[in-house]
Amino acid sequence: MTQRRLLLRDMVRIRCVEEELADVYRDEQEMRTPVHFSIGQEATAVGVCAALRRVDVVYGGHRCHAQYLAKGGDLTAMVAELYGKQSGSAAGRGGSVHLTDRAAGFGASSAILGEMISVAVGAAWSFALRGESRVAATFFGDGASEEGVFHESLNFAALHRLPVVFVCENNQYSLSSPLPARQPPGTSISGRARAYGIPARRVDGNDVFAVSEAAQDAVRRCRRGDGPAFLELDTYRWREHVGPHWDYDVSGRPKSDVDSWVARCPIRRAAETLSASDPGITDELAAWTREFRAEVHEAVAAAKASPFPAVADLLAGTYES
Ligand SMILES: Cc1ncc(C[n+]2csc(CCOP(=O)(O)OP(=O)(O)O)c2C)c(N)n1
Repeated sequence: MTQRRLLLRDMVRIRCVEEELADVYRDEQEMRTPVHFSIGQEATAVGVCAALRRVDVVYGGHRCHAQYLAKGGDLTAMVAELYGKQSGSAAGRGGSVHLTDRAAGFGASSAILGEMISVAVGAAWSFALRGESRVAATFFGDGASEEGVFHESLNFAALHRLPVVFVCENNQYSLSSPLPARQPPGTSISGRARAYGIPARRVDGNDVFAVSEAAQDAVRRCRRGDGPAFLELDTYRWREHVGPHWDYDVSGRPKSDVDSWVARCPIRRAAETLSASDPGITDELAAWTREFRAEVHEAVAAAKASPFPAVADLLAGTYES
C-alpha cells in the first residue's frame, strides 16, 4: 500500500474507533472514564506518528486516543482500559487519559496539562546521553502551551539540543475558552517556540500530507543531532471537550464554526486528493470502514468479558505496595 493510502487508512481507523466508542459510551453508560475524543483531529496524530519509528517514543495528554493508536498502541488494551478492566493498558487503573503501550513506543499520557512535555524532554535527554538514535515526540493542546512547564521544557531542550519534537494541536479552545481570550494579539504559539531558538512551523493540521511532510523534516533534524523542532498544527475538535456529544452553541462554539470545520474534514480532504490519481479509493474507504467497525466491536466485546481488577490488588503499582 502506498504511504499516502496508509495515512488515510490510519485516520479512518481512528475515526471508526472513536465514533463507535462515543456511541457505546453514550448508549450503554458502562464506561465510566472521562473521554476526550479527537474526532476531526485525526490528521495531526497520524501525520506525526508516520514520521516516527517504533523505537521512538510518544507522550500525550488527556486527548490521547488518536496518538496512542497512530503510534501502534494495542486497540484491545485501550478499550479494556476505558472499561476499567484488568486487561487494560494500565491494568484498568488509568482510564482514557492514562494510556500507555511501551512496546509500541507510546510512553505515557496524563491529564495534568503540560506534564508530559517535560517527561518527553527527559526521555530525549536520556537518548542523547546514551548516544541512541531515537526521538521523543510530545502532543499537547494550545491550552497546555500556557503552562509554565511548557516554557521550562522548551528552554531546556533548546539549550541541550535534545531530539524532541513538540507537537501543539491547536484546536483553538481550552475547554470553552477561545484562544484570543487567552493569548495577546499579534503573538503565536509557534512564535514562542522560536523565541527559544527552536525552528517552528505552523501547518494546516487537517491536511495529513502537509503534517506528515513537516513531521518528517522535524524528525530528521532531531536525528541529525541538531536539536528540537516544533510543530503548531491548526485543527478543531468536533465533539464536546469531554464526553461523546456534539456541543453546538452550549460551550461558546457557534454551530456555524463547528460546521465549517466539519466541512474541512481531514479524512474527506485526503480521500479527495487521492481520488484524483487513485479512483479505487472510494471502494477502499467503505471496506476499511467495515473492517475497523468489526475490529472495535470485537475489542468492546473482549473488554466487557474481562474482569475488573481485584479489590485485593487495589494498591498494586502504588507507593503503598
Ligand atoms: C495543570 C492543569 N490545569 C488545568 C487543568 C484542567 N483542564 C483540563 S483540560 C483543559 C483544557 C485543555 O486545553 P488544550 O490544552 O488546548 O487541549 P484540548 O482539550 O483543547 O485538546 C484544562 C484547563 C488540568 N487538567 N491540568
